[in-house]
Amino acid sequence: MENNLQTLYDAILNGSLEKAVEVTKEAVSNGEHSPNEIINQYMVKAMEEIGRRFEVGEVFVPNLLMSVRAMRGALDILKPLMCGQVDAYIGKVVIGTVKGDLHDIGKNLVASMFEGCGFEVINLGVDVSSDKFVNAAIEHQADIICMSALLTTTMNYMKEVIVAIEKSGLRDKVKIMVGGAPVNDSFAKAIGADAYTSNANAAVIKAKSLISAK
Ligand code: B12
Repeated sequence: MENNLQTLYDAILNGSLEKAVEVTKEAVSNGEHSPNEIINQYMVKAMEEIGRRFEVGEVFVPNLLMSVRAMRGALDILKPLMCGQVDAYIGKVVIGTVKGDLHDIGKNLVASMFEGCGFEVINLGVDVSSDKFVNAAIEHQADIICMSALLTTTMNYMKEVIVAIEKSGLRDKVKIMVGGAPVNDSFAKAIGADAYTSNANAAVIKAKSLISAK
């Protein structure tokens, strides 16, 4: 089994969609590892490694995109299983990657984890403007707005979204969570967000506590 999951790691790293899907299906039917373990121990690790190789110039954008495709294929299989049995509807989340930023793997992982754990998720996609966040939160009566950013140049746009939420009169009705590789706790506090977490599991735990404190 361990070997199989190593194959999954390699498949994502090498950008092989077919292999990634095949191995993930096997891992699911075998049942020895939880979806969270498979995602965090192997899939996210493979993305970190491809990211490292990209940073040092060993691989290029097409390699990244192939890995992204393989990661997505595997994730689609795990999505319905991510939180086990869901017993109650917990709340509504509006989520998006902020304006100027096209990275969506981490954001989609967070969205899938929320969905799997009983939240209703309105996924606005990438390159999302402050107006779009605010309008969606109003339309869907969101409990939480989640913003993702992977670029140091786009993370500052999160502050603009928070200002727009305040101007719209929504601030006391929604909780705001932020995340993405360059974001951290002190940045989240500085821009006036309610919470930051470094990964999708922690995001769901944090969101539950924010909602119960509402
Ligand atoms: C894949 C990738 C791409 C893909 C994106 C494909 C896609 N559909 O997402 C492509 C090739 C398109 C791309 C393009 C670019 N990229 Co890029 N990319 C990456 C890479 C390798 C991996 C990102 C990733 O998917 N990680 C895996 C996921 C699972 O992790 P994650 O996103 O961090 O998400 C987790 C947490 O952060 C958290 N989280 C995420 N969002 C949220 C939200 C909330 C609310 C919460 C609570 C938590 C949370 O939970 C997630 C799951 O645990 C990173 C390198 C890296 N190490 O991060 C560079 C990286 C982010 N890219 C970078 C750059 C520079 C670019 C480009 C500008 C140009 C370029 N040279 O390629 C363009 C920008 C395009 C744009 N306008 O957005 C830089 C950013 C540097 C910086 N400091 O700003 C990085 C760091 C690489 C580098 N060092 O050069 N990229």
